[in-house]
Amino acid sequence: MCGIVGIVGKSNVNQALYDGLTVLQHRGQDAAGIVTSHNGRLFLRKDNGLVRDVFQQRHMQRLVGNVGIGHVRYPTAGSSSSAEAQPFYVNSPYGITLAHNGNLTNVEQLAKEIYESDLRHVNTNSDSEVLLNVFAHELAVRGKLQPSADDIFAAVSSVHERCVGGYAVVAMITGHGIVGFRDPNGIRPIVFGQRHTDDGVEYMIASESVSLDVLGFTLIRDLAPGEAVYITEEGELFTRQCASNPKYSPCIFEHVYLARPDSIMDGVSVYKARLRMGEKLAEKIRRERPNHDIDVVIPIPDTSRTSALELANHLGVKFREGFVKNRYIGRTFIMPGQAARKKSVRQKLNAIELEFRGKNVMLVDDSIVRGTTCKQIIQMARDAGAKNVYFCSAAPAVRYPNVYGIDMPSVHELIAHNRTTEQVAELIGADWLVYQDLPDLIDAVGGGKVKIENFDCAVFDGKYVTGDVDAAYLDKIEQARNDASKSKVQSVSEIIDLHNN
Ligand code: PIN
Repeated sequence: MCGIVGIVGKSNVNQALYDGLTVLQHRGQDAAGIVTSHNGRLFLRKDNGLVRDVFQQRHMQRLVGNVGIGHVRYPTAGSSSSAEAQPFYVNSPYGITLAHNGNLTNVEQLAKEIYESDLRHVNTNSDSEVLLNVFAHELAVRGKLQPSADDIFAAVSSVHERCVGGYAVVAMITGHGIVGFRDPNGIRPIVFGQRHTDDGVEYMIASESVSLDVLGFTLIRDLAPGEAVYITEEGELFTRQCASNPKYSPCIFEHVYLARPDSIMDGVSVYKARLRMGEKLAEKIRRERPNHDIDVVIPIPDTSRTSALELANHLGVKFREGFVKNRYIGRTFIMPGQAARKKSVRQKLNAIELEFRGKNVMLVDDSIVRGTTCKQIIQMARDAGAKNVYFCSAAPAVRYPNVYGIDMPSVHELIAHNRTTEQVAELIGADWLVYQDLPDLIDAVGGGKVKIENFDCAVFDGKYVTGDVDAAYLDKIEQARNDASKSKVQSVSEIIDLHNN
């Protein structure tokens, strides 16, 4: 998972891009980059690290220009080198830079085509660089000195025909403008908005609406699946549906955990969706355990707070903040091995004993992935004197890998893979465990004012909306992840675990 921004402004956009990326920092803490354009020249700064660490005053001063794009990266298998920080650049045609959130499922075939047929060189293992080269090729074959909006949209249509997977993209075409586009299933999110200044209207494209809010832009709308937006350097805006058969299947996990609660995604308030998740959980507990003896509902900060609050309200049980998170931990350093990971959870969270002693506590988390952290947290609750510890997951059991840009552990590391709820409860050490039912999650997210019927729920049901993901593909990515982990001090999933928890 990554965050992307793009701005066409009326004055230098470096500070606005920096601020926009900071607001999207939760989408990726591994690397950050900004590229701006001024008088036909590009200015690029990217490196590993948080936004605040990557950009020093001297870098910011060099990032001149009224147009630019930016990226924050989450680590994915084999992507932790700074060479794979984004935006990526190709010099022909026009000088195009691109930032991408998502993952292509046919990257191997595309990489082969690019090399053998399009005669292009890709210098990293990143699928984003492949995507950029496909886009660049499709623009180049149109052979225009001055690309029109029609040419750009035609190139996006060809990208849709060639690239399969989840992608939300911003690209800057030097001297011309910025383009945003979304995959034909609308798996990954992308919105655009505008802000009025004395010098005219400025436009912004971003992964989440919160990024627009904070910078004083008003949300125009989400890009539809398959749709593209093109904003010229002069500030003229065009949109076009570029896919032949678009389907609305946004990733439901954005609402569970990835997105900030103050974002509106595909018309749905992430905060309200999380409240409804809590309400649905309460209904399930009332139904299945009418005689429960829960004394207190305690969230595991931060994401689960919203659902835990509504769960407590609907159960008529006390809500208490039993865990305090150290907000100054900031950066998670990569530490080898299990011992270091355990220590880092204890450093991040501390229990307020008074809220646990002698009580039957219901702990709530947004999801259970590997189960390693929640096991330790359950133990912390017991150490603090809880009589019984029950556990609630606002999401259903995570049983399948994600292939559209959320880097989760491989299937064998998912605690719920091939296990029942009771088996998971036993492994994590809970007296009992409640998972959200998938239809309830779909209702919670899609049942607000905006009705969305189809979501990408693959991590829960194993149904991949692009239709090209089979057992052989899943085996291949598992193998790739294993190989990536062998060549590093620590496995990618361990890094993710540290970032997640
Ligand atoms: C919580 C994010 N959330 C916490 C990510 C833990 C799974 N984990 C998924 C729970 S927050 S485990 O946004 O950082 O506040 O399955 O590995 O135990």
